[in-house]
Amino acid sequence: AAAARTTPDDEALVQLFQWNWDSVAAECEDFLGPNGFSGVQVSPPQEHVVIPFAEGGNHPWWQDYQPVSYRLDNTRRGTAEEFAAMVRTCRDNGVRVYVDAVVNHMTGDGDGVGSAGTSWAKYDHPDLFGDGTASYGYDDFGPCYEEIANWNDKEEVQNCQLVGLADLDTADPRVRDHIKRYLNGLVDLGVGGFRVDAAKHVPEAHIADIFGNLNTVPGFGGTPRVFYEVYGDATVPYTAYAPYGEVTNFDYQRDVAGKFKDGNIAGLAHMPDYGGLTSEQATVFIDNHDTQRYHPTLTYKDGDRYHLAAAFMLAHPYGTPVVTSGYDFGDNVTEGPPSTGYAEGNPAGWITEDTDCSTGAWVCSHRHPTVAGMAAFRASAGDTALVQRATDGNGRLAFDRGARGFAAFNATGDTWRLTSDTSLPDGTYDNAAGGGTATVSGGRVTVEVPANGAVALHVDGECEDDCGGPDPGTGD
Ligand code: QV4
Repeated sequence: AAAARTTPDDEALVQLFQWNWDSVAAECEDFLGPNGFSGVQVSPPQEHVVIPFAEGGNHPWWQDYQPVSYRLDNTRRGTAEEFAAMVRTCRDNGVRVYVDAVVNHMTGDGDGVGSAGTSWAKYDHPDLFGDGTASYGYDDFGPCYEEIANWNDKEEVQNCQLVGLADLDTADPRVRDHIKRYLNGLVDLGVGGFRVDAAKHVPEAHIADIFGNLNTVPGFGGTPRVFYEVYGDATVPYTAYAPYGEVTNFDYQRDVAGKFKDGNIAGLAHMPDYGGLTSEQATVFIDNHDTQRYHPTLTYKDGDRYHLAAAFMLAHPYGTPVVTSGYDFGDNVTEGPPSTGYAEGNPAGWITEDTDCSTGAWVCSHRHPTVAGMAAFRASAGDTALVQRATDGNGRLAFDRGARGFAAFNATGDTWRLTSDTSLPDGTYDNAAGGGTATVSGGRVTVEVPANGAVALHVDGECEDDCGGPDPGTGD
């Protein structure tokens, strides 16, 4: 069955961390659009520093988070033309591109030449748009020029330097205008919105002015959708940013990832408003590019349990879910993405290779059989309520989504043979969370939920003549 259409409110997103523009475009066309994933978060598209490794080897991924200018001309992921073509291709396939917007700061210590050839020093970014019309100098930074030391002092967190990165003085309207010009340039290309990097380090009033005054998104219409990156705490709570858009919910991330890791998921049907964020305000994820490196609770390295958690996140109504796909970094948290090597004459240095999901070098979690069909489940479920149907009180949980979906999650090492009531109409359904089919008859469904696996049935996955799994009668 075709994937149902989604509105931005029931979107399922994928973070294609470090994928190059051509590979993102291909994924929108080949997989994301056809499978109902309606948004893709891409890595920062602006010119970035190029950090040489004294010992050779790959350039670190975090180069991207040190902007040299707002030019899109040349990053390790491709050209401005390739970026624009990606946005168009994704839009034509019903997928919004969300850009990781680095607006809190520019570069760290030192000086050099950026990926598009622009010279820089920590407090000197001489040509922001490549046309000589705008620059940042010493006075455009601050008011604090020291690294954040006391994270319990909101003034410091918002005005001083995150890991020593030159902090833009967003109190200055001229600085905000440069940022808006960058963001509007992206919106005019069809970018659907932003993940705002380090948002909690930008005072709320400045966020309100910048993101409240952007252009309308061509094609999709409406104002850009914005997700603020906030690690909420007592000093800067998540809710401080909720008036301006959605907020990344690391409290959800820690709790849900931890419970799947521990096999203790039975209580997850009914969730609190994690961190004080309502479902509408929260962006949720099992991991992201930071947590998988710095605080790995549950990541691609954990295999089945991780995919099970991602499928659960997509089935549960709380928040806007983001599935994370990137590359295998082994034990090296600074390791850059798979690369074609050093490109002679190209200031971007090492150039990211095209993604290949079949080699193991890239991690394509959204394509895993447990996850791939779950955006369609979410779209089918729409805004229906969750009704708990079964649990073993520990590692197993099953629920309905209104009369539109039924899902069962088994975070144990043994098969779960379950017969349950369900509101799903009588019929035979493909399992959106893996293989096989299941039949609902007389308001009851019988399923075998694999160890560390799931069964997810939804109304748009009803199969009559085209059941994907083996025919239960003949075994063919
Ligand atoms: C080092 C020292 C500093 C010193 C500085 C001197 O640590 O003490 O002052 O040198 O220049 C890199 C290096 C880091 C270095 C810094 C500046 O790793 O050691 O500082 O550059 O040269 C990513 C990486 C960082 C990287 C940064 C910039 O994770 O390691 O720093 O990019 O290249 C908090 C925040 C939250 C943040 C999270 C990680 O509230 O906003 O920490 N998350 C986002 C992104 C994250 C990104 C940034 C913010 C910064 O998701 O990936 O950091 O843009 O929770």
